[in-house]
Amino acid sequence: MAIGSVVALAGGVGGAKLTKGLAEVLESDKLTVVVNTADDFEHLGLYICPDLDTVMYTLCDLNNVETGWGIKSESWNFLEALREIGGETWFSLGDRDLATHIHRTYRMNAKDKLSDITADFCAIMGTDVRILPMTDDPVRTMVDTEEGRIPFQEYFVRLGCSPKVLGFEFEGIQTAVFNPLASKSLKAQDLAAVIICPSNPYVSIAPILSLAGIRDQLRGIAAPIIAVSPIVDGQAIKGPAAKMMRELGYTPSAVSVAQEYKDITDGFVIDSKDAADAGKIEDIGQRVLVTDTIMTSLKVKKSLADNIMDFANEIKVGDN
Ligand code: FO1
Repeated sequence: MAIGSVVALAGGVGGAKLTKGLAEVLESDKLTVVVNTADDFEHLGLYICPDLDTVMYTLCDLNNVETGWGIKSESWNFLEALREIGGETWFSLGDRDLATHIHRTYRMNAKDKLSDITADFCAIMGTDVRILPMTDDPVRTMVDTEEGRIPFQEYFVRLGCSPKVLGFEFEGIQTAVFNPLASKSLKAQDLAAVIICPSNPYVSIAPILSLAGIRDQLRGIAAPIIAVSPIVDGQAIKGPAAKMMRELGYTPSAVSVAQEYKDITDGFVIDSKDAADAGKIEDIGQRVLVTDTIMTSLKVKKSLADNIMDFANEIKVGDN
């Protein structure tokens, strides 16, 4: 049976893994991935888009599974040479990955749009999945901490997420325009589901949902909107989401994540380890799917994607 089209909202690793599974179960022209760009930053004069690159490398089978970012079988000659001459090396740029940043920067300086550059990279590196930056305008996450306001990558990489978080500001979000191609994908006649990937709700998904108009557009669509919890058994599958939740005064749990999304979602996917939380999530008006969500192999990614599509279909049938 042909499944309709799907729009996935994604951050880095969790988003990349689930979109890999979705790409396996959907026809490639049916999947659009809208990626957070608020992690982007300028470093050593280069325009770096960590989440876009993680999704792109993963869908092109070029990703480095050990680090979760960058390119597989990478060499580090540039970084080593930079260290020797006293350059800034807190952000590790591999030799092959560097080519992506240099070429992107060159094209951005020539006034090409990030969406067009990303589309060209995807075609060359080998994926038909449509990977869209959430916006072509600059948005930058600033982390308000007990040590002051810190740009996201400095907080995340240089400081290893150690300062206590008080809140987040997405600089540029007020004037940034939601990618028109993403908006168009949400209007597709055959839209079968919108999937919020198991990415960090505060720094990966919140910037996308903070763009002007997107929440209203999501509330107006008939297709089910389904979020997948990035928190399993009180822990983030990867990254600082659980630490951030505690510091912001929330209990790190799938229930807390469901609360974040409940005004736009119809369904919520939790891991089998959190089965006991299903009732609490139903109580806040969500349909719940309990399944294995820890994507340790392509097989699990694919079966999670299959289960989510069946769940979307059930929600849709139930609505009629
Ligand atoms: N994350 C790290 O923890 N350390 C790094 O040195 C690092 C380098 C890096 C280079 C390119 C790239 O695309 C991503 C990179 N990341 C690195 C990951 C990235 O900064 C974060 O994982 C995301 O921004 C959070 O989603």
